[in-house]
Amino acid sequence: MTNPFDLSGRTALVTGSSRGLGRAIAEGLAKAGARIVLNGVDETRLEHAASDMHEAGFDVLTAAFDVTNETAIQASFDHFDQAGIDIDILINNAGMQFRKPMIELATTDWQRVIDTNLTSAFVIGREAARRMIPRGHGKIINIGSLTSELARATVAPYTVAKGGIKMLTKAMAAEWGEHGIQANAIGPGYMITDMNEALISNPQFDAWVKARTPARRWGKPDELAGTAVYLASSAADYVNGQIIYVDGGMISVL
Ligand code: GCO
Repeated sequence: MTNPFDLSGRTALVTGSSRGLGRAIAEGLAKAGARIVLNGVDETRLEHAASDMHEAGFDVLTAAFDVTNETAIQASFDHFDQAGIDIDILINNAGMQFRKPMIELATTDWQRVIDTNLTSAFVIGREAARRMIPRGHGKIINIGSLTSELARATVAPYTVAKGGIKMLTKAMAAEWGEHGIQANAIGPGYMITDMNEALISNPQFDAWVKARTPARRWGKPDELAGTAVYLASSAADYVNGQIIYVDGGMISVL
């Protein structure tokens, strides 16, 4: 019997994958058999991640580009075309956080967060879809957040971007579903990552997360991997436009 979760023969580009959630997702997809294209801006960190994964026996390439630089994105996709690298699976994971009360927030900081977390997923998604459409298949997985549904004080632009990710996912499903592309999203809960270090080390915030989450703990990055593998696989060929929360149950309770 063939395994519906098998990703062998597929190539997955994971943005922002030299560390954190992206790295964990990349490793999960690699374990399921996919060839991985790791991406990041810091070339040293990127090469480090690639050599670690290589040593673990995985098939890994790198593409260093800034997800807010459209010219660099296009150059990378041109390179993929020339090298015969077909991106079958795109994980729009790259993101940033910037915490400040809205009343003090500069427009440039607002824009930077929107560009990094939302516009990047559109631009990279469009470049990927332009190539997936003629092939008649493709998987796009956007990384949302609990803030795709719920606001939290001090993270307004992030909340707006992640709410946008939910609707961008549906827009992609609406336009590209007929071409054999499935676009879905994962909404992580509070995860142990560098991005959340300031929250994890704040005793009040830590207590709030544990009290508020039915699992009574923070999530570990590799706990996203199974959902990413599922959505990237043929098991999810009729799943389109969904956002799956991997949050220890947080979004379902008051
Ligand atoms: C924050 C965090 C967020 C959360 C996320 C959970 O400041 O609220 O950095 O990124 O981890 O919203 O889904």
